[in-house]
Order: sequence, then C-alpha cells, then structure tokens
Amino acid sequence: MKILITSALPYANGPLHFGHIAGAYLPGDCYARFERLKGNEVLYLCGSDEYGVAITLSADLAGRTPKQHVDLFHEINKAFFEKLEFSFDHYSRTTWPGHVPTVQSFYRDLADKGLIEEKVENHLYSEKENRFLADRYVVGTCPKCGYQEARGDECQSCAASYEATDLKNPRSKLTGSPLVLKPSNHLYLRFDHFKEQLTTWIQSKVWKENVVNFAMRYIEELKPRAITRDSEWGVPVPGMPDKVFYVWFDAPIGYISAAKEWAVKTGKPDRWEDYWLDEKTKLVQFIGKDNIPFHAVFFPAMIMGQNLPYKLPDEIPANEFYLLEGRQFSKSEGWTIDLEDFFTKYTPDQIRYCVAANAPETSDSEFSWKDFQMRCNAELLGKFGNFVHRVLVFAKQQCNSRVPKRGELHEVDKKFSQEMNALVATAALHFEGFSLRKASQTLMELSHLGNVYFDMKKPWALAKDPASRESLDTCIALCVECIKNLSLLATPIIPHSAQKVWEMLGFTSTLAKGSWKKIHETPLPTGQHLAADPVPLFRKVEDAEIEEQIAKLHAMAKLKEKPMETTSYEAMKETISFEQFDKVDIRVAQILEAVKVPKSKKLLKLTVDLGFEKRTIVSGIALKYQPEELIGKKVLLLANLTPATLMGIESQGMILAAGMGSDLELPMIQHLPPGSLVS
Ligand code: B3M
Ligand code: ZN
Repeated sequence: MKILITSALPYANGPLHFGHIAGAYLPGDCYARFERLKGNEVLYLCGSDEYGVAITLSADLAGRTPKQHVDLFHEINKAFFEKLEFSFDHYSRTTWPGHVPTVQSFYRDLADKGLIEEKVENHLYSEKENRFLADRYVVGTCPKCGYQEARGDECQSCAASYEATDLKNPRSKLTGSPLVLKPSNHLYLRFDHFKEQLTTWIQSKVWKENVVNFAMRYIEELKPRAITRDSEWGVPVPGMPDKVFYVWFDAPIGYISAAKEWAVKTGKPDRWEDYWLDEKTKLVQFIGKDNIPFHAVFFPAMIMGQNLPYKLPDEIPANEFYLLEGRQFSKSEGWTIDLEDFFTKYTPDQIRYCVAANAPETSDSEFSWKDFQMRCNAELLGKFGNFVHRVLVFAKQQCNSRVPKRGELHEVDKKFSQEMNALVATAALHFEGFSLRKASQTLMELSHLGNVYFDMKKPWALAKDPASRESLDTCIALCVECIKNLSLLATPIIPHSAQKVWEMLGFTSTLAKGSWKKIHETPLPTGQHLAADPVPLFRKVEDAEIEEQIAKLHAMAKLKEKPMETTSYEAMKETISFEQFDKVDIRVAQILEAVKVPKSKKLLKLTVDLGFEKRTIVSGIALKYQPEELIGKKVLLLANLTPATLMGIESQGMILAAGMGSDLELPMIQHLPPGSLVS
C-alpha cells in the first residue's frame, strides 16, 4: 500500500523544541518508520512554513529580511529534526519556487468555479509602518469597557469580542503608531459552499471524537474567508500586484509542493502524482490540535474545489499539547530546555522514548525532568537494556557467544513464546492505530516478560548440571529471540538503540530496512555470533544532574520574570451599604470537572459542587490555570448571579479571582466543605 504521511509544516520563525515534537512530529516519524517495516511504500513529508505576517514581523524585530529570517530557521529546524533522527523522505520549504505555480493553480480552479469573490472593506492601516496590520498586531481602547490596552480580537479585561475596527484609538502593538481605516480589496473563498460536502465527508470518518466534533462545529459556521493579504512576503496573487495569499491558504498546499520537490529530487518529476492523485493512497496527516480546522475543514474544502483529484486526508491524528513541568514551553519566559546542553548529556533516543511514552494523545501531557529520569533509568536501562545485557553476558559465558540450538519446548517455554508473539502483534496494532504511548508501553512489557522468563528459568542454575544443557540452550535461544523482537518493536521509537541491539545479535544489515513480518517470523540462525562484549545501551541518569536541571530551569524563569506592572490600580468603586453587600451569595465550590472551551483561549468550562447541588460555570481563567490542576480544588463562587451564556454555554455563577493587569489568581479554600457561605 502507498501511504503518504505528513507532519504539520512548522513556521520557520524560531527554533523548535521538545514541546513541538510531541504533537505532530515524533508520532508521525514513528508511524512512518513502522509502516516502512510493514513493507508499505511510505512517503513521509514535512518542511518549513515560511510565509505569513508573523514571520515578517519577527524578521523586522530581529533586523533581518524575511528571506534571511526563514533561511536561518529553516536550517536550524531541519538540523533539529536530523539530530532527532527523523526519517522524512523530504524536508521542503514553502519558499521553494515550485510552490508558487501549485498555489496559483489551486486558486485558479477555485476562481473558475465561481468560488472566489472580491470585496472592498476597511482595514486598519499604519501610515508610519506603511502597512495594514493583522488583528493580533493591533491594540486599542475596548469599545465595551474602555480598557486602554485591549487586544485586536478580544478584550482581556472584560472578555468582550469584537472586530479590530471597532476599537477606539487603535494603535500598532509594535510601534504604537496610530492606525487609520483604509479601504482595501480582498479575495474571499466561499467556504460556505462546501458545507454539505464537508459534512457528508467528515461523518463518514471514524476519527477521534475531538477532531470530528471540533470540525463539525466549524462546518456549521462556515463563512467566506479572506484568502489574500496586503504584503510583499508570500505567494503572489495573479492580477493583484500588492497582494499575497494568506499563509493558511498556501501552507497546506505546501504538502503537495513538498511531494513535487521530492519527486524532482528523485529524478522522476511526475512521481508525486502516484501519491497525491491516486485514490488508493492512504493520506495520514499528523497535526497538533490547534491546527484541526485547517486540516479537517479548510484544506479539504480547497481540495474539493480542484479539477485534479487530489487525495483528501484519510486520517488526521491530532494530538494535544506537551508542556514542560506543567507550564507551556516558552523561550521568552525562560521556561525551556537548552537543546545544545541537552544533547551534550543525553541521546536522541532518550528523549524520543520519553516523549513517545508520554505522547499527548488523549489529553495534554508534559515533560518533567523526574519523569525523564524514571523513563531512562527504570524503563530503558532497567527493563530493556538490562535484559539485553544479562542475556548476552550469559550467552558469552555459557554459549560461547553463539545462538544456541533450541531443544524441546516445555510448557513455560511455549507460554513465553506465545506471550512474546502476542505482544509483538499488540505493538503492531498500537503503531497502526497512532497510539505511540501504548506501543512504548508494549515495548516495556516485552522487556519485562523476558526478564521474568530469564529469572524463572534460572539458566545460571541450569549451567551447574550438564544434564540441563538442552534446557539452558532453549532458554537462551528464546531469550535472544525476545531480544530480536525487542529491537523490532523499538526501532520506530528509538532507532539508534534498536540498530545497536540488532548488531549485537550478529546482524550487519540495517534493521530499519528490514521487514516486520520476516524479522518477527524468522528465528535467529543457530550458531550465529552474538556480541561478546555487549555495549551499554543507556547510561544511568543521576539524581544530582536532574536536580541541577530543575534548578537551572527555575533560575532561568526567575531571571526572565517581568517586573510587576506598577502602572494602573483599578479605581476604587463607590461605597455600598452592608444590606447591599448582604445580598451577595458567595459559596465555597469544589471543582469536579474542568475542560477547555473549544475555540476560546481564555475560557474553561467547570462543573462545581456546592454540596447541595452541582453547577456548570464558564470561567475566563484558562490562560493561567490548566484544567487538570483545578480538579478537586475549592474556590469561591458568586452563586446568586443571573446566569449568562458564554460561547453557547450557560454559566450558573462566577468564580472569583484576584486580578492585576493581565495576571490573575484564584483564592482557594483548604478545609471548609463545599457550600460554605462566605460573609
Ligand atoms: N505552520 C502552524 C504551526 O506550526 C502551521 C502549520 C502549517 S501546516 C500546513 O503550528
Ligand atoms: Zn473590555
């Protein structure tokens, strides 16, 4: 089978870190490696996303031209993936000249079908910067509450959402220059025309529930969307000299251009068609959850409007976010891992395994240094490495470092062999089903199974009695089989270590180029030379170095901490009487459930217990609190507030929080039960 695998194209706008690889990248690479072993014709593509306003602005700030900027980060990110042994067949970039005709032909097909409309509207323009500004680069005074630093899309003070053109005194976030309204014409793609076709298509998929639900909500609200921008940095729009295509219009087409560039590179320029235009190809697109609408709705609609029969995605494994010690990775806040330092101490396989074992598949997950140490020591070294090592050392002493001849299998041996085969099959299902976490777990289960069998058979005791020779040989023959299967299961996740193990079993070939089925089913040849001096696969990670890393992380974060904004205290409100205050009913409420409200950065939906009843509350605390850290906490609820509907959810009360500027903090109750009255 042909399988076309893509991982979201990262912006060439800054260096990638481990938080990025957990979602769209490592799961994609492990899947690609597995499917190649299964004998499928895999084409695994990725590349830099190099256009967009964000890039022009960062480039400006850094004193580079956009081209210099993307050249720099394209190379840095490409090298990062290479360092981590990613197996892309090609790592392209959207500034590749062949991308332009591909994007323009997408546009022409849509225009020919009458799906593109031109409209003139007012947009915010900076005369000083000589450009139109996207919403996120605009600040101004909130039209609802008068907050002076309100953002272009929503007010962080009163949570109102509005059009940036509704702001009073709009200014550029970067230069502070005043903005004026200026008419500009743009092309709009009539996404609304695809509602029905998209609905039928999505409903035929058995994807993760969050992907389908999220996509369906988008489809219901589909409107025409602007696909052009006033900029010089981007794919030119035919016939509109000062416009380029919006980055989310060109970037997904980048997946197609990447295949074209790959085909050119292989010397057969038409080969991309075998993947993109063949109905029988399976298209699997790995993305992070924030990219769901673009991959499950907008790009499919663009494809539906093409003359060529481009593949629609068959699978969109979308993963959640990966945090660092409970907080989002953030370079500017010093909350990050210094990669250069990391790789002087640890190996790519250690981080690959740690991320795989914790992949954020069903909920956000995190990297923590303690967990990393545990994964390295207790699992990679303690289970996997230890088994390989003890078996090979024993085989050296007792079998002259050769694969012994298997004798008659007894019940325990048969049982071991069966369980081993079952785990290999289970691992394959997990890899196939995009469950990298479970595949990693199965690798450890197989190591554990080997260790338990070895301990039970006690070959060292058998060695003392010549009559037990056959039993000893059988035990070691099965143990080296187990090592072989371990290397097979390990290779998609930790390819370097897997290859080392493979070579210690006496093979000279490249494991990754082998066949899963053949390797699994063909026993090691009797008499094959095993490594006499097994090389250690993993080193122990000491407590002291982990303490040091944690201390360094906190020190770095402290250093970057912004000084308290001393500016504006909210003005005191007018005096009220006790009677007025007494009407307020504030209760201790225990949080039972907390989930993010889709499409909102700030809102969480909470289920709280008041002792005598449960309520649903929508609260604007998502920027500060992760849902999981709130579960079980007791907070204060304004309980007799008229219910209000936020993002379609009725909020039956309001959680009380202290706030300063854009920062906030929840007061928490330690001992009193839910329902307690605050007075
Ligand atoms: N560059 C966003 C991101 O890196 C975007 C993905 C494009 S995929 C076509 O998350
Ligand atoms: Zn406001």
